[in-house]
Amino acid sequence: MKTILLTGAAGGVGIHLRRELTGRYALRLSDLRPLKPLAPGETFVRGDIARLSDMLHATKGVDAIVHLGGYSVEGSWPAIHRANIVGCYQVFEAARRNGVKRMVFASSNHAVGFYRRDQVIDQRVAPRPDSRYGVSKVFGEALASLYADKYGMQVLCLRIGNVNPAPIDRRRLSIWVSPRDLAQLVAIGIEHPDIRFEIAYGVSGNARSWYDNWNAARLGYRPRDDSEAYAAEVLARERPGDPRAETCQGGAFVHVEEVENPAALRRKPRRSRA
Ligand code: 15L
Repeated sequence: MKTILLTGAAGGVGIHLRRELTGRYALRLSDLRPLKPLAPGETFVRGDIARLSDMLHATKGVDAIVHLGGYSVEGSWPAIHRANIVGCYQVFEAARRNGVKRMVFASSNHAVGFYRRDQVIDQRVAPRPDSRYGVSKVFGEALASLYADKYGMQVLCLRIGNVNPAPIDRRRLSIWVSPRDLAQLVAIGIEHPDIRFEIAYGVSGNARSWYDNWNAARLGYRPRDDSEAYAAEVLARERPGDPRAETCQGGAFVHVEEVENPAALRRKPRRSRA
């Protein structure tokens, strides 16, 4: 069984992926925050992604890394810089030094959040980040490209939409990804023999999608879920928002300076309208 390192394992995405991937992989979980209880097959390594020594320890001997760690919403530049620029670099560099060849990088829909909602985009469009956070995800994708070309790493960058058991608002009807669909994409990133550097959208098979996710399909992705099943219920409770946010795919990220950090709201139901 392969051993997979999940960075940022205590975050919202980590919680879903642990549940979905357990039994298929031995999971080494890493986070700044302690993680308990652990399920069978899981081990925990405390680590700060911005410290190379911690990441050298965490990545040693694993078959692949799923890099989820970092600041997961718009924040101050020092916070984004430390976690998503320095931290992302240290994870790639530690992987290289330890000979880990496979990586799934958790990029985000916010790398392209300034595209309009009336456009359908694929993974080849030029980045249009909607925030400092979005810029940091574009940086991560660029780093993945460099490490693939220069060091032979095999990296799948997933521009993840919103991971939740169910979509929570109109925007998320277009970018929702169910935990099991995300796990399917992650497994493709770990297993697909021909990946060098790829970008795909981490979304379910939503009828209202803004993405032409043909690259994911080419790699074998067959989403099982579609947000349409929740649309009537979601739209019934929707209230008009800021017109700038409603025009762009990235929603409120196009105008807010800081979004409440989900890590600070741990374990509360996630109903942020960002
Ligand atoms: C993201 O990239 C964030 O990590 C997540 O917290 C959500 O805000 C999501 O995008 C979204 O766009 O809903």
